Amino acid sequence: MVQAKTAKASPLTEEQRIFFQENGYVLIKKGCSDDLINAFNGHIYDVRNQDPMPQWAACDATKKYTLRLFNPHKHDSFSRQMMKLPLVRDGLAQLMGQKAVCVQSMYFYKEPGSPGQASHQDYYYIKNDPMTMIAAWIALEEKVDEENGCLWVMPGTHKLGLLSHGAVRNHDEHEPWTEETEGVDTTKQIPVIMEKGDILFFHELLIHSSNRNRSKDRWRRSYVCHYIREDANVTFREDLREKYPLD
Ligand SMILES: O=C(O)CCC(=O)C(=O)O
Repeated sequence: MVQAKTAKASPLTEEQRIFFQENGYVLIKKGCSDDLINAFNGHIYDVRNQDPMPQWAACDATKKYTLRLFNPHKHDSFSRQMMKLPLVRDGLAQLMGQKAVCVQSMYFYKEPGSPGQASHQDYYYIKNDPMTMIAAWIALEEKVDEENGCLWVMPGTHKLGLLSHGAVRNHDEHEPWTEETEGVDTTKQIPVIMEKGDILFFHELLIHSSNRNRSKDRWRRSYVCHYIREDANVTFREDLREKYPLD
C-alpha cells in the first residue's frame, strides 16, 4: 500500500536553499491554501468573539502584545495545526538539516492605524543553543504591502552576528516597548510584498521590521512561528522552553 503524502518531503528547491543561505530569508509563494487561511482567520475571530473571551485570546490595548495573540499554539488546536503545516515542517528540516520544533507563535491582526515593530534580530529576544532558530511568517491577507505594514528585511545581515539593540527611535512607526538594532543603516531594508498563503522563512539574525499600518481599512493579519532544531534549546526565556513537535 502506498501511504498518502501530505507534502513533498523536500519542498524547497536548491535555488531557494542557496538564496536563504546567502540572504537570510526566502519567500515561498502560495505555501498555504486560501481555504485554510479563511478558516483560520474565521476561527480566531470566533474565539475572540466569545463572551467571555478566553484569557489567552484577550488583548489589552494598554499593554504589550496588543497587536498580536501571543503563543496561541499553547492553547488552541487550530493554531497548533497551523504551526505544523507540512510545507513548513519539511522546509525547515531542509534548512536546519534536522527536524524542527516550535517554541513561539504569534497571530498578528494589526488593524489599520496599528504600529509596527522596529528593526531587530529575533535572536536578541530568543536566545537558543545551538543557534538554529528560523521564523515562518504566513500572510493571512489578500495583499500585505507597504501600506498595511508588511515586513521589511535587510538581505545578508544574518551574517553580521548579534548587534546591539537600544531604545526605539521612531514612535510614529513602531511600538515603543520593543528594542531596535543600533549601528547599522536600516534604511537599506526592502519590503517583502506578500499575497495570501505566501510564507517567508527568515534567519534569527536577519534584521527585519515592519511599519505602521497606514491603510484606511485593510488589516494585516499574519501568523508567525519561531522554530529551533529539535536538539537545540531556548535559554533564559522560561516562557518559551517548551518544544512543540511538528509531526
Ligand atoms: O510582523 C511584524 O510586524 C513583526 C514580526 C516580527 O518582527 C517577528 O516575528 O520577529
